[in-house]
Amino acid sequence: MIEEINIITKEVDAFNSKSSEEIENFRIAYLGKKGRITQLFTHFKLVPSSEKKEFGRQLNILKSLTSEKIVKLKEELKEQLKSTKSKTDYTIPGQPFDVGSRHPISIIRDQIIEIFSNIGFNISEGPEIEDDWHNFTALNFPEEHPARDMQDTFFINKDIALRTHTSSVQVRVMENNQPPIRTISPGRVYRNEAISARAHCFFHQVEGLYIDKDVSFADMKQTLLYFTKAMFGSETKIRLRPSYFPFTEPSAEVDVSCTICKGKGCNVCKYSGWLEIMGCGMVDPNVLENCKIDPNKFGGYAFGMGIERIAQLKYEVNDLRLYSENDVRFLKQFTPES
Ligand code: 2U9
Repeated sequence: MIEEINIITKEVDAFNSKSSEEIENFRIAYLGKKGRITQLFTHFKLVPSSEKKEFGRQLNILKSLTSEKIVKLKEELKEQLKSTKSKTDYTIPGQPFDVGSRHPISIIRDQIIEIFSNIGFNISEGPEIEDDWHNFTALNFPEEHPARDMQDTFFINKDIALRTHTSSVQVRVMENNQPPIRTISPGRVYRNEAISARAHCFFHQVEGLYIDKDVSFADMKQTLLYFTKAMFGSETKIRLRPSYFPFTEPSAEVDVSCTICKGKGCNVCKYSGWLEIMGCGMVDPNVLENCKIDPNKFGGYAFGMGIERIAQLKYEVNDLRLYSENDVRFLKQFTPES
């Protein structure tokens, strides 16, 4: 009997399976109801009483050794499964991921830049936090002008505000450069407005400035016609209506023939056939003087447009808030023309 215990001990020691099925078969073969170790327990009564104590001791050792072996093998198997699971399987097909799209304001801004770059305008940029001089005084805004009011402008202190237009950038260009100047200034501007579908506390502009000798109103008109045809199509017409800005004299509002009905009249253009897209004018001599440019030698024109307005006409977006909500269902609809 002791001999049988020794044989089984060697077999248990030698057993080394990595499959749960084999481990279970091993358990049944040795510790199951009819297992070999269980059988030895039933034969216990046949052992002579002088050997009973030693036989019992060795049989108990064998039983615990076998149970421990089964637990150990099961744990090793679990660990092995875990580590094979965490290994990267390079044969699995890749997960598709969403690619972002360009923002409509960026697309239109770059189109405007491209059109004016083609006719010799460079790009100037400047600070969004501006002093009173560059944002108002140099641009001929009178002391009591309503734009200087807290209700219309975000002031940081008495002298510093968030710029209300990018014309302030062009004041800096004129202060630092003598003509000829041909520049456009794209950028974000801020106005103290309640947010609605038609107004926002920030928006984007491109302002343009052309200063040289003998620049005429006709030069400006032709440049703006060139721009509108490039932007809205070669059939586009423009008309200029008299207007007023502190920094230009004379000043005008520019309308384009309706991009939807081509001038015939529809609900987008309120049956007028025209849509307002920008303002323009001949730079006021006071502005030139403020920026150290001699108005007796040089003159020029300026214009300004809201990028959201151009995007609204190109894409028929009717709510300004959509541009800053970052809703991908809105944003993914825009892809640049190639
Ligand atoms: C300098 C001098 C003059 C830029 C101009 C406009 C007319 C204009 C508006 C259009 C819609 C602003 O975005 S908007 O609200 N702009 O109507 N801007 S002339 O005149 C300048 C610029 C720089 C030194």
